[in-house]
Amino acid sequence: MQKDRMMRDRNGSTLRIAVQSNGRLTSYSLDLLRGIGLEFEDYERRLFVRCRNFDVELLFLRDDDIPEYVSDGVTDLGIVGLNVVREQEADLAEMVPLGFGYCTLTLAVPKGSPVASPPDLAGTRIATTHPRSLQRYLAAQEIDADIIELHGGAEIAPSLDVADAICDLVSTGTTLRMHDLRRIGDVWDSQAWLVANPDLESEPDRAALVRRLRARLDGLLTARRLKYVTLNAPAEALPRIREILPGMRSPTVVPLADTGMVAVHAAAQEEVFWEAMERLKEAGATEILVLPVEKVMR
Ligand code: PRT
Ligand code: ZN
Repeated sequence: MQKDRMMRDRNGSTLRIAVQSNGRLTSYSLDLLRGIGLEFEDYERRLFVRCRNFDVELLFLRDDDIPEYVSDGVTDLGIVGLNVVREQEADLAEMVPLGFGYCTLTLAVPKGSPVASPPDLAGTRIATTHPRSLQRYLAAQEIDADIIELHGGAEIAPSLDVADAICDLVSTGTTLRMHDLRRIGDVWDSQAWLVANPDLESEPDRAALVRRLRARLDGLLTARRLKYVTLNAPAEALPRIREILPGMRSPTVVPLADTGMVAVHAAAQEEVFWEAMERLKEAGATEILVLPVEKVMR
């Protein structure tokens, strides 16, 4: 069996990271791994890829296999949707939400259905790709309905009269609209997570490398939220500017040649929206620049 062979072929110190081989999470996952400094070749059609600059190998799998391979220790880390982890009730150390692959497990019914909210689902047939998650939800809400398990295409089940409602992942909502389905409630939200084998600490070399990569990952994810803001303003506008950008920590304030004017430089721990920039301008700021931050270490 392939999985057993992969387990036997494990080299003691090499850290393995599982990534979806070909799907929605693949390019985001690889960008993220490159973003924390891993260097590797094009991965296409290969199961394993070794990193050039770290004792790390990437393992490309179907997303459904990732939780099991991580919990069994075939791979130490994996990048997978929280929905898959929840559905499989896998035994994993859940580590870091990664900020991509967002979706919601949603309940929907045909537009003309009398069902208005989840309690009305009692006595109906619900087609789903996530039967265990749906079952837990229905039990918690004390709704008695029939679950019809499908491996895809739940959205067409009502029109085939296979089901009265569906419970499926939704991101943009286009699929629901295309099939004349109406959202009546959400089960939970999901995004991609970095997950780990719970016994990782028993391998000190790999655990040390994971701590190092974790610190880089935290830095990358923090940097994505951080913005570097520079602006010029009258010195007396400074308190007002700090009110508008509360996430700005101890800004550098430099007097300008023009009397009473200062230049302000600071990292803002928040998204700086157009509205905030307009308010800064009203407060007297000019030459407002908002720059992305690439990396951070504290
Ligand atoms: O081959 P493999 O098994 O690896 O891939 P897969 O086909 O099972 O998964 P894939 O690549 O479609 O999705 C991988 C992961 O992306 C999922 O496990 C989720 O964590 C995440 N994700 C994010 C989504 C969606 N958004 C999503 N919209 N997964 C599926 N969908 C489907 C949904 O099931 C529905 O059919 O897209 C349709 C709805 O999309 P909208 O945009 O029309 O609302
Ligand atoms: Zn899958």
